[in-house]
Amino acid sequence: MTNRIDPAEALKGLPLWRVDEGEREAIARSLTFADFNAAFGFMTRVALLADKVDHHPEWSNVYNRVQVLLTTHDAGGVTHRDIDMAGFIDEAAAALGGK
Ligand code: H2B
Repeated sequence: MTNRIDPAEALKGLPLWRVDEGEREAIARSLTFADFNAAFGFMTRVALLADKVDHHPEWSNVYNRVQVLLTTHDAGGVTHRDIDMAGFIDEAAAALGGK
């Protein structure tokens, strides 16, 4: 079992993320891209890594916007797996012009 990390603590190196307001411990980021093509390209990059490392984001997409929530279901909270995924998401977003 992976150890949980306090969500506020987890955000110290992730300035673009926030603690999610929902009932579960989670971190979240909202992203905007130039258009659907860029947003879906971003999601594709993240999806491929997520499946490889068996750690999947909860997310939704409306045209050029993507909302991402990260939490580790097995641990019932935020773990280093979410922090690693958030770092990759930030890199993929930057590469595709997401803000
Ligand atoms: N994704 C996330 N975010 N949290 C998990 O605990 C998780 C996952 N567990 N993807 C994986 C899949 C697990 O269900 C499979 C069986 O390994």
